[in-house]
Amino acid sequence: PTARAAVLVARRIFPETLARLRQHFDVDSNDADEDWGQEELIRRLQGKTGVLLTGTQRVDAALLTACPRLRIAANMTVGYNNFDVAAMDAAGVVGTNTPDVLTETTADFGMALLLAAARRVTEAERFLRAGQWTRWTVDLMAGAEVHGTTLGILGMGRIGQAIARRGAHGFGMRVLYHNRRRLDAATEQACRATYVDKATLLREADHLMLVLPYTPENHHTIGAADLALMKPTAVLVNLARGGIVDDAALAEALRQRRIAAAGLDVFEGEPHVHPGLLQVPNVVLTPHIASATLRTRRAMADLAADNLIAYLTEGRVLTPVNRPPQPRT
Ligand code: 8YV
Repeated sequence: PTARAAVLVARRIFPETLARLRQHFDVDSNDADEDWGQEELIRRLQGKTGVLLTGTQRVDAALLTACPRLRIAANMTVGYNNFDVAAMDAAGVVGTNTPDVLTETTADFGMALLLAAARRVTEAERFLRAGQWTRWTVDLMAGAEVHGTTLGILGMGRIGQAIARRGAHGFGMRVLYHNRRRLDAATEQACRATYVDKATLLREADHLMLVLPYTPENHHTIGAADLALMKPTAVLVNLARGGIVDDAALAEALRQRRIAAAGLDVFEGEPHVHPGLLQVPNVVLTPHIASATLRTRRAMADLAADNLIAYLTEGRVLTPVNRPPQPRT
């Protein structure tokens, strides 16, 4: 019999998914869920042909050179800004991500953050828990309206479209979007969304959702000047990646109430959070959990595992992010 391929599972995942991988491969798994640095990741990858990893672990030129046997990196995430795709193409290494399986769950969480920030849910709970609720007053924790307002969506991929449908059909919102490419008419109609340029989106949105991939081009695509275009009553939600928003500028805009509130699931340099954001009351902060339901996380782990199995046993990929001209064998 031919030797079994060796793969690395670089994070603790579900026992059922691991067991399935073990049917096909010799598996080395980070069961202790240690925070390996790049050096340790490279050390663990020696002799491995595949790796299952998450967005905090980078596949870059240095790693690819140091791990000449690696053939596939399967991300357990939809965003793949942790991949240097050009270097992977050059090295002949396939990268895969986990689209579709997390779309609806992540869109749900976008609405959760929007509603929580607009209606001051976490601020109101802190108030109650602190024993400050002693009486009814007419404007106690009065927030911003969500239903019937204008929802702006920056980045109109799968998740953006799922949010647009929720906004339009569930909350009676008018939906505006901006994207690198305009959607076809049928898709626009299905999510009742209208294409506008970025400045119009910022100016007209009552609430703005960020659901675009993080690339070098859109680093700080929401900075002080962009926040200044937004309505003082607006809520900003970032579900995408830290780095898309200039967190220092956002903290300052929230402090000065140049926008009303924000809901943030992702941060520059997370798990570190900008101290200015921790100091203002009008922001809802969550620890990168938009895809975190057990069912969705299982589906993400399974899809990443299926990519490893399909590629290393049959040379097929299910959800590739690149097609290297000369794949490593
Ligand atoms: C992941 C995500 O939980 O899929 C993505 O792009 O951001 C999340 O679903 C996270 O990246 C895990 O690494």
